[in-house]
Amino acid sequence: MAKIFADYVERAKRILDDNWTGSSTKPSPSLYPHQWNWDSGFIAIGRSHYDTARAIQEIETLFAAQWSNGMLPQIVFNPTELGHYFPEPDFWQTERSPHTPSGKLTSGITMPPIHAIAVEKIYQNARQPRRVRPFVERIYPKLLALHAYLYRERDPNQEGLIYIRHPWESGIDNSPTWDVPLKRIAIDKTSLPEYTRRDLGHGIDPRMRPSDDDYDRYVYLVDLCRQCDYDEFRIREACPFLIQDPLFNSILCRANESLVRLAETIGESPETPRSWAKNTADAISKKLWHEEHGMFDAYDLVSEQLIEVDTAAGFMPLYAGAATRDQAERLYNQLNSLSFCALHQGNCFTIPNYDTQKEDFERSNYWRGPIWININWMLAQGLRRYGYTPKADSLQKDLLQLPIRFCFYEYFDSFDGSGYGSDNFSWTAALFIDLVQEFYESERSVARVASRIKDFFAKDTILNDGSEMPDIDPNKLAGELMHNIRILRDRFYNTSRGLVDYEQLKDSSEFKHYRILANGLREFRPSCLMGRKEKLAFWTNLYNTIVVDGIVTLGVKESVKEVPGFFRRIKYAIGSHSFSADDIEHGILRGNVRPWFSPFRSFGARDPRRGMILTPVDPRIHFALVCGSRSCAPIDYYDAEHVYEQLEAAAKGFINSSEVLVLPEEGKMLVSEIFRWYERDFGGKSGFIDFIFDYLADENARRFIQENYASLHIEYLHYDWNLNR
Ligand code: 9WN
Repeated sequence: MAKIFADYVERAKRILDDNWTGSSTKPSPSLYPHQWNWDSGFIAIGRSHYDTARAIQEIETLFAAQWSNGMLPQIVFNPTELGHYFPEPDFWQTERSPHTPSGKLTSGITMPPIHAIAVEKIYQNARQPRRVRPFVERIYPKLLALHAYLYRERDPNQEGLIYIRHPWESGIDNSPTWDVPLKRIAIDKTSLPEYTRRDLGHGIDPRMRPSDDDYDRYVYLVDLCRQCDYDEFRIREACPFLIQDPLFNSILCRANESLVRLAETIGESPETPRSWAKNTADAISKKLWHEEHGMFDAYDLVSEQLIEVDTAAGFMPLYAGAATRDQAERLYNQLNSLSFCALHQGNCFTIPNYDTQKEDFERSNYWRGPIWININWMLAQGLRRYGYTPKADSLQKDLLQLPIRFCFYEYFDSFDGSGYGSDNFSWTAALFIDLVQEFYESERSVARVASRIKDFFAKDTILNDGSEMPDIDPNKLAGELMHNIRILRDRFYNTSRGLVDYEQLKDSSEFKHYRILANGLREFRPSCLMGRKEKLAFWTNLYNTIVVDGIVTLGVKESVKEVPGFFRRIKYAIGSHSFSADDIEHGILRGNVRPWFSPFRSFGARDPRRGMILTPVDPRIHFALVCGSRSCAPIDYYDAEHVYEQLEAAAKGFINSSEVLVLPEEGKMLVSEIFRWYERDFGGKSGFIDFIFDYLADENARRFIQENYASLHIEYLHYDWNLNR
């Protein structure tokens, strides 16, 4: 793990320790002194990586205050901390309900049910999952009761969609989405209960918090619930705020998936959560989709229409897998735009909670503009779920650098990253720990798989064995082969996401034809390639396709690391010689320099293949050569005529992706291992710094490099060898 990450993980753990109360974790040192519902879920996820006992206690303390009808309260009050927050138990008066747990002080509303997801994480991340099983057995019925409560009491039409009845239940309290329904509530100050806000102060600018008008309505709705003695039927009849929110429902839907797996783990029937998950996913996709906006919106059950306000909550069906392919594609277009900070835009962090192009966007006001770590943490997983890998990587990059550069704040400015709200905020710390772990996870699993099947494929494999030769003039082979590689690109590569559909490609007629043409390479003379551009494009395309061929033919499942010496072993016979992927890369395209992992050059002193070496080396090839893994460049087809422009675009894309992190506050730059491995191709360290500088879009980052050029500290990021599928 890069040292900087290790240091900050330690800091994050300290924050969680300082906010630990003895049985749970408060969200922040002073602003939120009690236990909050969904905060505890995120906090347990962070702790699950290093302190299973406290992660379990966090969840058990919360569920000890579950109401007898299954509702899990938004706040469990700490009796020793009363008097510092509003509203507290005296205002909620939850004793009016027959369902409140005895001996516990709680609020009378709930929050997004993230907890099954947290429990699954605790189980998965435990060193000895077997020892966590009794906890899973204890908590499972309570999780089930929570979901059952939501479907029984909050889904009056049995649609699979849950309503919230207070903005605090959404977790995104003053989201612009609630403006319309809240405006319906006419406040009569004479009948509104008296109250004093306690959230102002704490060193926070009041403009970063909800307005007094908002608070009047929050109070109105609490008062309404308590007047109805927390009876859901009566509340539903009277409440002007009944909303089916895509964020709440997506979390519920995703949590049902975790419930299914937890049920299977402990031998319970997964049928109920499975059908909940399906119904909710279908309902989100049908009822909450706004066709013209290409976005999911909240549905107002009182006015019986969609609220046409697009916020980050509308992307959350990606997390639940509830969006159809077409919907996902349209969501992606929204997400990857000026509105929500596009890839390589350079002057923003991803993704703000509200559309930056709207007039009422406010960059520092709570849920009306800033970036929130928990929302983006879910969204990054949603993007990965649908294969939007570069965008997910870009979110991950921002989620890692925001706390490092601007401290562990509650929320962040989406343009300059300034931290807002409370510092030392627990879920920012907890999810940072989870993100760092995820970032380094692949390394461990790849190493495990590699060691298991180490000796399995021990021999070189000539992939074009000549079993079926093409009926083609050898002089036309190069053109035909390139044409076919282009077809493979069009059909099976997703160039914007850098992915290959290996499953579809494997048995396709296009790939069969490619392999026949590749057999023709046995009679091909590379000397007939004319000019530097044609050679560059030919060898780059051939390298990328021999890797795909090797992955398919050797049956690689998760990573090329499963096959020791993969790049040395996969070979094509070309004319009277054979060329491994390494020979193409280090021998031909890198001017036959000695690779960093070998004491020898690819082509020895008398090797006739030396005649094919391409010099001078163009370092941009490192952003075009695709090693079949997540950290390498996105795959594409290079055509001789435009190869320089394409290499230019590839370099630009890579430098502005998550593979280059500039951290001015730390005086550091974190870069892909590619720059270490191929340092000499860029002209040494100063050469690659210059190279990065020339392609970087972010002005702050450029300025930082310029000002600190001589003393710039560089660390290298972990290389993700998971398959680019
Ligand atoms: C009201 C604790 C909570 C979060 C919410 C966030 C904020 C409370 C408040 O803080 O809400 O629940 O007083 O503003 O909006 O998401 O759970 O961190």
